[in-house]
This record gives sequence, C-alpha cells and structure tokens, in this order.
Amino acid sequence: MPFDQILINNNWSSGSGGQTIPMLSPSDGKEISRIARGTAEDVDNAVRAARRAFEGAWGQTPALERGRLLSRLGLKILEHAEELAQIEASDTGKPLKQARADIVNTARYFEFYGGAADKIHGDTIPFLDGYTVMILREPRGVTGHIIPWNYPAQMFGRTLGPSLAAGNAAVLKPAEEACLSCIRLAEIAMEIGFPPGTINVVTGYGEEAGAALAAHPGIDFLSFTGSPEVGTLVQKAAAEHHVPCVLELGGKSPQIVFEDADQRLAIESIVNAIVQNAGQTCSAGSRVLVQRSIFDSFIADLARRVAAVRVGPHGDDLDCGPVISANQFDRVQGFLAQAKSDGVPVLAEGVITDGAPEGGYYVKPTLFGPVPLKHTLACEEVFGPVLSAIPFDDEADAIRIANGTDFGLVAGIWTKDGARQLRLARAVRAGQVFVNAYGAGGGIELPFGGVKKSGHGREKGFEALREFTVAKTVVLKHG
Ligand code: TXE
Repeated sequence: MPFDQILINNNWSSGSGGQTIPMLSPSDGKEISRIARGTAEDVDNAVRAARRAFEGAWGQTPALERGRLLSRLGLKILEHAEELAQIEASDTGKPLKQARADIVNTARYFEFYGGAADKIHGDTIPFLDGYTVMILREPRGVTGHIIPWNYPAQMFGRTLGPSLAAGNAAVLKPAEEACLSCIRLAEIAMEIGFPPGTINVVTGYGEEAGAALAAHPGIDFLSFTGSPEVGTLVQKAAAEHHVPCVLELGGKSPQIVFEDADQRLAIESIVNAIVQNAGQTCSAGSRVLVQRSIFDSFIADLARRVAAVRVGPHGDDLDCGPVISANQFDRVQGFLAQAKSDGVPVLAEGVITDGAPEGGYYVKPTLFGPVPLKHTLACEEVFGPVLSAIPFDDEADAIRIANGTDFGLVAGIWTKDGARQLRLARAVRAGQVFVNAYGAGGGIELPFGGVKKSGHGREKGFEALREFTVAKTVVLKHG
C-alpha cells in the first residue's frame, strides 16, 4: 500500500496540493517512503466529511455496534501485529521489541474502548417535586486530533479509541516525522467497515495541515499531544472558535529515591524508563532525585547500569534506538554540549554499537550529576536518553525539588515506608504517581495527563470518555 495518500471519506487520494514529504529512517537517515503533504483545503474536506458522518451513518450507529467495530479493529491490529511493528520500528527507529509492545498496546486501546462504548452512562439528579432530571452524555461531534511522532501507532489508538467509542467522527493529523503506521492502521480500520468520514487522516506539516485543523471552525473538540510551544498555538487557534482542547505537553518527571528503597529495582526501572524510545517519551523519568545519605553509592550503581546500555539501529533490537530526526539529534546534543561546557559532571555514557550505520541519529545515553537545580538540564524536557541526578536531604526537600519545575506529568516514588508513600503521592504535583514502579505497560485503563505546563485534560481510561463527551441536562416536569 502506498503511504503517500490521505484518507477522506473512505477515499485515498494524493490530496489537493499533489506534493509529498520524504520520510527518513532514523537508523541511517535514508528515505524509506513519502507521505502526502496535506493542505488547508484537504483539512477542510476532511472536517466536512467527518461532519457528514456524524450527522449521518456514524451518528446513527448504536453504541453496541460502535463498540463491536472498535473491538474488531483491535483484533485486526493483532492479526497484523508483526507487519505493523516492522513499519513502526523502521519509521521511528525504535527497537523491534519496543515496536511490538507498542502495537499490542494500540490494539488494547480499541479493545478497551470497544468494550466501553455501550457503557457511557448518564445520570439522574434529585430535583424539585414533580420533576425528573437526566444528564445525558453526548458525543461532541467532530473531533480534531494532532499527534506526535514518538508513538504514532499508540497515539492513533489513544486518541481515536475514546473519541469513536463516544460516537464522534474524527480528523487525525499525524506527525510529519513518523506516521506510516497511522496510515496502515487507517487502512485496516476502513476494511473493518467504519462508515465513510468516520476516520479521516490528513498527513502533512504542522504549520500547514496541523494549523489548519486547529483553526478550523468546523471542529467541536481538539486533542493535541506535542510541545508546549505548539500547544499554546493550537489552544489559541481553537479558542478563536471556543473549541475546547485536551493538551498533553510533556514533562520533566522526577524519580524520587529514598534511602530505604529497593535500590536494585529502582535502578532497573529508572534506566528502562529513560532508554525506552531513546528517551522520547513524555512520561520519561528524567530527574533522579536521590536522598543524600545514599547519593554516592546509588549513582555509582546507576552509572554502571547506564554505561552498559547499547544503542543501535532498530533492526538490531538493542536497548535503545536512534532519536527520531536530525532536528531532534541536534536538540539533544545541544543540551549535552551545554551541560558539559557548564561543567556539570558526566557520570556515565552508554555505548553506540559498531553496527550503527553512518547517517543515523544515535545519542549515547548519559547520566549527569549532581545537576544544579536551576540548570536547564534539571528544568527543561530534553526528550532524549539523558538522566539528571540531584541529591535531596529529607522528605520536604524531595517534595520541593520534585515540584520545582514548570511541568507536572508523572512521578516515581521509591520507598518502603507506607505512610511516606501516601504523603508523597499526595504532595507531588503530577497527573500520575507511581510507587515502587514506574510506568505500567501501556496503562490503557489509567487516566493520564498533566498539570501546569504539562497540559490539561485526561487521556486513557474512562476519563478520556468524559473528555470526548459533553453533558446535556434534560429537565422533565411530570404531567
Ligand atoms: O513537536 P511539535 P516537535 C516535545 C519534546 C520535543 C519537542 C519538539 O520536548 O523535543 O516537543 O518536538 C504538529 N499547528 N514533544 O517539534 O512541533 C506537528 O506536525 C498545529 C513532547 O516534533 O509540537 C505534530 O503533529 N500543529 C511531546 C505535533 O504538532 C502543529 C511529543 C507535535 O509536534 C504546529 C512531541 C502548528 N503550528 C514533542 N506545529 C509529548 N508530549 O509527548 C507542529 N504541529
């Protein structure tokens, strides 16, 4: 199947501009495919098609049938799992084992929301005598979805699963750096039998197709995952038409290790979480806060583990692949160079294997420490395999440092003290807190999203269904 097509109203076409964008393999920098460069006109056509679907066949599809279609899509994705994993790995550069896990999670989104579609219950409210009040949860209508390149397939499931389960029709603008799996997934969805216009996919540049979608007066809701800067732009554009948004904008998540922690477990989890997807994960636990009494010994052990990480092309299926693009490579190298020139100590660097081809975007996983609290490395999202170790004195100090950035997405707490686990879980400002663990597979069932600059609104779990629906109050006077 050619990837240089956009999908509108169940028709594939080259789009109105007829131009394409090259897709480069992060593993060697060579072109692997091309995608269509969607235009504002294509976005407009897609939004109109979605509106027709919402007001027509899709809008009239009962919840039970919507759920069946989504569940069937989940099964189909599993049938095509290996093909999709190969596409995802070559497009994003991530090791195959990570891509395979991503595809299983993609299917899980459709299984979960397929099962949930007919369980979106409303409510009744006790009111004055002689009245019955019902709260109906209705779909928003046409939903716009702008997603990033780090988990194209998973994001397809995460954002479209709840929207479609709730009965909306969708227009998706995936990222120009990596989106081939989204195109294949849309094709598989089409084969399942979603009515025309239910799922529309317009690939293209962010400033062109993305900006057109965010600013389109015909959408009823916008879901965006990406950088805080672009999040601000799309929210402003949507606000012009009073279109509500859910924004997921990344983080600078702390891993807080107390002296009574299971240190072996913490180290394994911390390293796995930062090398996964070469650190290009919004929930990456990039700040390692360690109690001062164990700081030296803990970071010595952590350094040994980081030094053992092997980086290579996606096909070699090592711990860590390349970062996504030349741009991202330069951005991450910029952070590393700045920190080194500022004299922040490098405690360990991983190994780029000899098999890594020229032209790939390979970054050595790096552990810095102690990192001064105000240094950019301790405050800004690097989006690469980079850990910043920071000592703290006591619980109050840990909370102060953990909450000391503009972000608030995820936090990890490592301690055996039960009361402290609960105190910290409440005191840390984040959308998700893990205790003696970090990340939990795809966590499809678990509401996810940030506070502060990490964004607002929630994805995943039943919370996402609340975002993609709106409450309608119906007041009935008896007789
Ligand atoms: O993100 P962008 P970029 C962070 C991470 C990364 C940095 C830059 O720190 O290093 O952002 O990444 C579309 N109007 N995250 O530049 O540009 C774009 O086409 C409408 C964290 O790739 O925000 C893509 O589909 N849309 C994050 C999506 O926005 C626009 C994941 C995200 O791209 C647009 C990605 C515009 N003007 C990056 N400009 C996370 N939260 O996980 C771009 N886009």
